[in-house]
Amino acid sequence: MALLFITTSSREVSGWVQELNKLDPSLDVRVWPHVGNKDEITFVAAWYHEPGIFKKFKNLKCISSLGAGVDHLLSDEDLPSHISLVRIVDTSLVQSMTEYVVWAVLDHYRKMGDYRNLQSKKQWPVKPLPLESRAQNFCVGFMGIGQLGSHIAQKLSLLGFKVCGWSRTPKKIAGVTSFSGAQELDAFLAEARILVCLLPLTHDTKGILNSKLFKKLPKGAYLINVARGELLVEEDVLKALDLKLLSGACFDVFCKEPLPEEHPFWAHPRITITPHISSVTNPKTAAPQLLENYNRSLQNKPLLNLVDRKRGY
Ligand code: OXD
Repeated sequence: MALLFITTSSREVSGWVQELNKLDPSLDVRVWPHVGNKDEITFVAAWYHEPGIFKKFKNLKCISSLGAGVDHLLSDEDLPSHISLVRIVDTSLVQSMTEYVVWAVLDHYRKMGDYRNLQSKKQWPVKPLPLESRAQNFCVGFMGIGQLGSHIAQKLSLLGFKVCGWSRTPKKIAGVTSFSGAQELDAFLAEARILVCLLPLTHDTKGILNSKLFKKLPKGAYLINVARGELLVEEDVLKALDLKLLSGACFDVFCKEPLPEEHPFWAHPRITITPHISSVTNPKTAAPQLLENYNRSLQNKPLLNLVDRKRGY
């Protein structure tokens, strides 16, 4: 029995291996491509693997994403159907995503981009730049209010913002007005002066952030996408910015990562970009969960944070 790490992107595995070894020095941990005997692999921890690879392991029982998202696993058409999928749900992921989204919301709401521009020109404004409205009338709307979204929405409500959330099914969250289902999407969008996207990437959500949706937001709304790049139709954002349907945007995720050098987002004056760093799983806090699921899978016990393959998250 062994646990194998398979990653083909920038996600570093040495920290995970170190933490797992500390927790259980007897654990047989391997890192792709140093697999050894393939039949000994019962558990894989993966991040953007090579599609089809899991078929090689005939005793594989469980695959864990190394992050909150599982779209990189579910998009593999050769993913064996009998294998359980789990994901990471971790307080430090929630904390860092909260820090990022609160920063992005406040940066826009308090017009910090405009002040940075003034600073670059050594200009002291005659008076403070006017805010769009007071926070209690300024709605921050969350598309996706699961573990991450509900926590951040509550924090923004505590900061005094009007907050609403849209999800598949209605949610009861203190300080957050809940909208749900396709029938309430337009009413939700009409409120959102800042739209924060935290949706999982599924067949239903791919390309959901598009021209049609931008037209339903209050004119000049601001867009924050911290979920997945493919939720967004990138050329539609550029059009919406030109038409002033959107006043600006902040993106941490992109259809293609790393973002190609020639991509128009790099130099757009009203787009802030960061390189998929809003919330990166911390092996220190998440390794115990990985180990727990490894042991549970060996003992055929119920797994933590099991993914519903049909739902897609
Ligand atoms: C995740 C991510 O899914 O970092 O956790 O994107």
